[in-house]
Amino acid sequence: AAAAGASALTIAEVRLTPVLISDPPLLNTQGVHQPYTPRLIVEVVTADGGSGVGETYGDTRYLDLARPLAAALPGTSVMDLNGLFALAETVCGEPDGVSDSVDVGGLRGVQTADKLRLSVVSGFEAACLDALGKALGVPVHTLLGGKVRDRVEYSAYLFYRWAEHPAGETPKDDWGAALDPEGIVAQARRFARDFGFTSFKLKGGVFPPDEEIAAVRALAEAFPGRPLRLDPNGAWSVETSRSVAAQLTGVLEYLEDPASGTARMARVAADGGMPLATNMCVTTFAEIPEAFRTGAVQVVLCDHHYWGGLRRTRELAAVCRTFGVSLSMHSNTHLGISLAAMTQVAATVPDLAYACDSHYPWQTEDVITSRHAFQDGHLTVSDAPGLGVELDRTALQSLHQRWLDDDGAMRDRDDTAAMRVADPNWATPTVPRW
Ligand code: GKR
Ligand code: MG
Repeated sequence: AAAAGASALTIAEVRLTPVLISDPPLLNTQGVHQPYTPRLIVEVVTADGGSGVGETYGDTRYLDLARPLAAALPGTSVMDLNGLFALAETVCGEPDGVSDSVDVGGLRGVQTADKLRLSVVSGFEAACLDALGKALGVPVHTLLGGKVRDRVEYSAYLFYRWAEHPAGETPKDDWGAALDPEGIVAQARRFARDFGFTSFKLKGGVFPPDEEIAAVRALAEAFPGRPLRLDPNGAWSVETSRSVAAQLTGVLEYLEDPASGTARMARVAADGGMPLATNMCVTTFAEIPEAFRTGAVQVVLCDHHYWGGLRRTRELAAVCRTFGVSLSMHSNTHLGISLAAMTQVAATVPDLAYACDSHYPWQTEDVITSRHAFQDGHLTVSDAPGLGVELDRTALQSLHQRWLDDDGAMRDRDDTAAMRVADPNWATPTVPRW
């Protein structure tokens, strides 16, 4: 392929395919997951007929930014990744209803125009790297400098959940409900049995903190010595966070986003003892100086989409290393392309101190021909060209058809709206909730 010359790697076409993927009724502090959640699949096709795939968030705001970028990209090269980011700044425009004002209420942290654009470009960057890797016959990790590990460890991602979506909507699964410590331990045992996970993250912020502390203690008893985390997505006050941190010091390896915003996190961290992790108050480079200066976080959980892709994830890793802050990765509802991208970059980050977390086991649908399989809680790093995944066009078309058939209700993830189906009086809780 190298002999074919650089012009062969010129982008001839970009295809955007929004999809709706099934999601179980997982509970979080804002509500419950909808039966279907949007993702966007990006395909770049090169002049020589090669191609690459990427995946990112698929809500309308992201699609609105992705479309002009897809239209502007033909004629550029999959090798010009700096050019891709510069082009995005020029053509994407401003997302609807988003300003650079700080809104720390959402589960994805601040929603600035820059961050939304970077989340979109991350899907395009992955597609370009995939195409380039395939053309050169090398894995994406080679394009990032080479892997430093052969396997990436993931943690089980435990959720309080209902057995079924409210109103009995599809999809259905056989996990049953988990609404108390026994239910959470049973869920963890199934994760351990089926995927070999030895590290466990519990999504909290759903029940009063004492109940969630009891669930963590039950996990500690069921899995002695195993790493545990609790993540209430910023639902607690500083006082509550301090109290939970004091009670669970030595039981949790870290507490994730106990309180909302850097200032509150810094006040909790000041007590010492319990490391704090975040994927909410540090989600952009602009948020780093204050957070690191005030000692608000000891672990940054990178979502490579927010941070603008795989190369910027490595830049983040370097900044964290410089300041003695650990780096790991968190995830959101996603498919196998995003997991492949996450695993490729995780393989190249030297000091990955904690297991990454992934929603993937909760997803039963995919757009790739061969799903990723966790073994002993790890994914083997693929050495196949590109991201090492192949698009399943039949599956892609059917998940896209679901998106086309949707009346718009699910095209934007809204956990509060989903909760209202069960409880018409539900409103997004004010922060702090406890
Ligand atoms: O899917 O309910 C969820 C999670 O709360 C997700 O939205 C978060 O982005 O998993 C994420 C987290 O670690 O905060
Ligand atoms: Mg989190």
